[in-house]
Amino acid sequence: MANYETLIDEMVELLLGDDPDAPVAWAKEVVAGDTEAIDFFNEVFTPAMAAIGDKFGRLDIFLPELIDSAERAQAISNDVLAPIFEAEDGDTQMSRGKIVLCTVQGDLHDIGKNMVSLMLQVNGFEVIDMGINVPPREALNRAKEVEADILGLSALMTTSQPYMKECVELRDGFGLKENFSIIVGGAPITAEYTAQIGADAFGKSAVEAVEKCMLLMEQRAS
Ligand code: B12
Repeated sequence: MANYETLIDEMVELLLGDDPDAPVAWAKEVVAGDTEAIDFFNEVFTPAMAAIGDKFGRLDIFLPELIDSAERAQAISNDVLAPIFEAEDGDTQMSRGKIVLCTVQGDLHDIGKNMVSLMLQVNGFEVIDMGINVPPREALNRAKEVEADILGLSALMTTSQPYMKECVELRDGFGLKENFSIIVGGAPITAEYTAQIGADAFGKSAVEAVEKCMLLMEQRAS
């Protein structure tokens, strides 16, 4: 049984350490051992990034270190985890549904959103990823234009959260509630906030994003 606390500490140390290549080499070793890639992502990678965020919030580290550590984390995600997830699933024969996904206006965080995109794709969803800093109207127009089943919104900052609310208000105001569901996620998002803004679902991780999107598809079919 892997000791996640130790692994989290090791990852934080390597993300902030002198050797930029060490985190990828270390992560490869960890997932080659007795830690499943998905457990590594949920129990080590994500908490380690939260710990980096806390250090930044406490001014223990500054923006250049935050940027470096984000690049190293993205490399773990792209070079170590993504190939494993792609090889494990990849049922591309059928489409479970069409999802337009983006990080909302004012927000440039996309490490989590990209993992959500990957997980949805390897689980058979068609994902149209609009990237970062997407204004509400653009997200809604795209969802309408491609006849999406679901619009997925990611926000990592309290200052960008209100754009999620605006998306829901605009969708409902334009009479598009029947056209597509809205699922929200990102570190500061909670089930309470989701209910408060009238979004249809919330996922606290990429795995939960897939589960909730499947549920939404079932609800839409009934
Ligand atoms: C990495 C990082 C960065 C990187 C981002 C790189 C990138 N390409 O994404 C960089 C260095 C660029 C950055 C910049 C900034 N950051 Co920053 N950053 C972070 C950090 C440390 C980690 C985020 C992360 O990648 N987590 C790992 C992923 C895997 O987790 P996740 O994103 O939560 O995603 C998972 C779930 O939430 C969920 N999910 C995510 N999206 C979605 C969507 C849907 C639909 C669903 C269902 C689920 C879902 O599934 C994901 C996978 O399991 C956070 C700390 C934190 N606690 O999150 C701060 C943090 C978000 N940043 C913060 C700040 C302040 C900034 C800056 C303003 C700093 C500055 N002075 O410039 C800028 C803002 C730039 C902008 N306009 O967006 C603050 C925000 C505070 C606040 N009150 O809002 C935080 C909380 C740090 C802190 N404690 O101060 N940041």
